[in-house]
Amino acid sequence: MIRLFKQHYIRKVEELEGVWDFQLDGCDKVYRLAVPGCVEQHPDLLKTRGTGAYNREVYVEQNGNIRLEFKGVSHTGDVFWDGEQIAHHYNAFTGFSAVVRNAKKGWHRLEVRIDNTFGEHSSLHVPNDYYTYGGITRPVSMERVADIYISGIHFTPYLENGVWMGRLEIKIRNLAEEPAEISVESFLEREGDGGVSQLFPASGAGWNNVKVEPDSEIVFTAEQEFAGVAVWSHENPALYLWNTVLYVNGIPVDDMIDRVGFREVKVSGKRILINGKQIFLKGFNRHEDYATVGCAVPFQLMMQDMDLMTDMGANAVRTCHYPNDERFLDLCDERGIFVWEENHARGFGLERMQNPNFDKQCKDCIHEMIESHYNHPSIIIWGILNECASETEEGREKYARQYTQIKGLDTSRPTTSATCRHLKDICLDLPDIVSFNMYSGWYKDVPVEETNQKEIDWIRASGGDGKPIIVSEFGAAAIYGCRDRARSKWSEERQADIIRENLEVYMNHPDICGVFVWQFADCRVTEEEWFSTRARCHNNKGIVDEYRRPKMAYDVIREMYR
Ligand code: ADA
Repeated sequence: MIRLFKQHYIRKVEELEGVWDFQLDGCDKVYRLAVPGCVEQHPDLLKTRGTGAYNREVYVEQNGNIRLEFKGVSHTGDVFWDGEQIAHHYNAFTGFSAVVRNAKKGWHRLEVRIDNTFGEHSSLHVPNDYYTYGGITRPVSMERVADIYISGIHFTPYLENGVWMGRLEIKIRNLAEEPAEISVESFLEREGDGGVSQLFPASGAGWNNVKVEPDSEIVFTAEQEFAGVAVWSHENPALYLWNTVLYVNGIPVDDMIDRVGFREVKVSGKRILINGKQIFLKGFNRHEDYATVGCAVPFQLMMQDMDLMTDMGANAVRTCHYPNDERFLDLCDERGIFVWEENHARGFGLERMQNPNFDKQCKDCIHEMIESHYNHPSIIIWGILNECASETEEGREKYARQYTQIKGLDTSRPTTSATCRHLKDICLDLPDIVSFNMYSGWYKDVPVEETNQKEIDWIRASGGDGKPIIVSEFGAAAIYGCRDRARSKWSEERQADIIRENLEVYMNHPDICGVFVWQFADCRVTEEEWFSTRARCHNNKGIVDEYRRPKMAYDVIREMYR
């Protein structure tokens, strides 16, 4: 499964999931591995930190262009078609694609070289308090595309004088050496009760009989009214299928379907408003990591995570600390779960931010994240640079550059960044929302209320005045099954106590409009640099363990969030 709905009827799509050959570089043994999957699932490959190659044969049914889409290769992918390189991509958490022009009918060899090593070449995947796996960890698809095809569609809902409007942007790419005349049709439909669908034909000036130059890309745009639509909200997450069809010389040659929702997110003073209504975010930080499958979490287990978080009464999730799998975002769209999605960064001091690859690797990640996830109504906040060097001037320049890049791609969502540079952060004036991570009662036995008030007073005096405030992380560690009547640290009892004490303060402070528990589930961490403070080489602050077994804190959160 690539998405929770069918994206194409005209365009032929084949998902390349299944069993691929895999060889570690320098090893003769050929493994048969599942794709999507992590190489670490195999008992011989539990701690692979290296390079290797996946291989399989693919069959092209007729001569024509082949478009390959990789949703995630960890952490660097180099793709070869019949031995010729067609793609290179860094970062496990954003997708990429490649087009093979005029592929011949018959069998072809697809090779994906992977690299999950650390070093200067990798500024974002580093030894960290989560694990960088190796593998083709998210779905792969092979499509047949015409010389002219739809390369992207963005939908922006907004209210104008109380009426729902939509801005449509349809990007068309022409691979051919000669020009062509094209037309575009677009409509929104909603499977209401009993399959009744409302059609909203979307049309813009000049969508018909337009000449497209060779080897070029053009964008069709339109702004139009969608009167009477059902609104997307947490309580009623109404979704519409947006179907676009491309005609060349009057013949339908391509299509693209995405799911959209009519909702507007605004920051108003110290509040976050969804469709004009103030919300309080009751969330979890969720790593993409599961005991037996690493970061290649299959859809069934994503669904289980969603069911557990909603059972505890959550209405929000933070994709700490990287863009997430689109199937999980589709689930959030369907369940009305608000999403804070963030670029890939965790805990970089200035030295790591000065890696010569850092700026471009961040820029690419932000671009790919917003380009591909733009239409998800559940995403209400774009985040950057979790706990990076926001106390330094050089760090500030990078924060400012990344916020500017986000606003250049999307002005419909507010921005934020989770800081831990308490009382010395110099970037609080830059984002729309100020967020901070605070472990009162765990790393420091400090009074929650006083520490919180001191932080908020400082935020108000340091550039964050008048802005919404989110407590983006708080929590404590507990080893699953560790019970202790003395309620010592690392016991489930103490974790439950600390969670309760923190929530009682944060959920009742007038300036706080959201909380995200750190963290939903225990996750594997990198032994290098992290073993000493992470028992079992896991971050044990999960409310459930890595097998999703609930700890005592589960019921505390369930009581307080609900
Ligand atoms: C930081 C960081 C998290 C995690 C957490 C912890 O706030 O953002 O990724 O490392 O601390 O468990 O201490």
